Amino acid sequence: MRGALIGCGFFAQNQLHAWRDLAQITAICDRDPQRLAETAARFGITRTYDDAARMFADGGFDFVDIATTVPSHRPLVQMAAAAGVHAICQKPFAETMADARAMVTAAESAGITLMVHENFRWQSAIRRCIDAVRGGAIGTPFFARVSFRSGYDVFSGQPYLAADQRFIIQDLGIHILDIARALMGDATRITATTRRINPAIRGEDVATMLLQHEGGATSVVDCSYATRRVPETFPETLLEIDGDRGTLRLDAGYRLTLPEGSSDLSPPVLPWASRPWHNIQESVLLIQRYFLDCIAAGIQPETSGADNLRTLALVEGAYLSAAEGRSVALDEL
Ligand code: NAD
Ligand code: 89V
Repeated sequence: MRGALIGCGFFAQNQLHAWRDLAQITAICDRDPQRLAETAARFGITRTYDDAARMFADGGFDFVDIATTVPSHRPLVQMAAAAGVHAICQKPFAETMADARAMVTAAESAGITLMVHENFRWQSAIRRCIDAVRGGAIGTPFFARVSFRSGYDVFSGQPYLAADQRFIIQDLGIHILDIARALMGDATRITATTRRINPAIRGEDVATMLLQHEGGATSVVDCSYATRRVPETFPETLLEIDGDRGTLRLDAGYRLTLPEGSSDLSPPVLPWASRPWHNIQESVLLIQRYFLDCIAAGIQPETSGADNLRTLALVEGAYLSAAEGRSVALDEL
């Protein structure tokens, strides 16, 4: 498969490293000339563009990897659909439910595969837990705690995170809510509280969310970037899931405990990866491989655009719940 990538920023460097093992990236695009030139040199890519429309017009690729921040996602997905090119788009998929629905409709009308780069459920330790729960290792789950608490400085690599009115739910909570969906099934209702502890940022850096799932299970999804824990666990998501036949725990240090015993799920450090990001970096390779596999097999990815509408609805529902101090049914959104 031949691909192109739009957005040569902080995180796209991981995506380009992973593509090296999976596909040929024939063209890249960024409206920032310095980032474009540096990335082209780093990965030996000669076709470069400062305008995505021109890149699509020139063509020569089967899929596009959209690695820009959220405001550009809708127009870029619509360009991909118009060009008949499969697309994998970074999270957050869209700024509004209306934008997300329009993107899904555009992809369906064009018959392209549209997948959201929702990689946390592809972290190898998390994936192992999802497979265990879906395989019945603890029976029928009735409660989950999905927890991400850290004091890691994410703002130095991603300065926009400090400037946006929305922070932890939209940027990080979206992953953790998606993991809750992958483990416990779709949610019908959410209740949330938010706080801003760090006075140097604009948005909320603490969120505590209660989800009711189809079938009656409950999840607590808690996220914080204001938690100074020792040892620091960034970027681990910790799990505690109770089923009617036992409990699964994923504790700090990637320690899995199931009814039959414990094991170490520490992820590998890929040759281009570095701690503590190696967990996320491995998931980038795994999700991108899965995207290509889905195209080859002609099947819809787990985190298709259509599927991601339900993760995005949890994000919107959490903000609405916190703003209005009430529980929100997702079919309101
Ligand atoms: P960034 O600001 O470092 O990079 C974005 C790049 O896109 C910039 O270089 C910018 O010039 C370029 N760009 C924006 N709009 C463009 C357009 N219309 N045409 C061409 N270029 C355009 O951002 P980042 O930190 O790399 O984040 C990018 C996306 O990845 C965000 O949506 C973020 O939430 C997501 N992200 C995901 C993960 C993950 O684990 N899945 C981790 C970090 C960031
Ligand atoms: O995954 C992300 O989207 C990142 C980070 C892990 C730093 O929150 O922004």
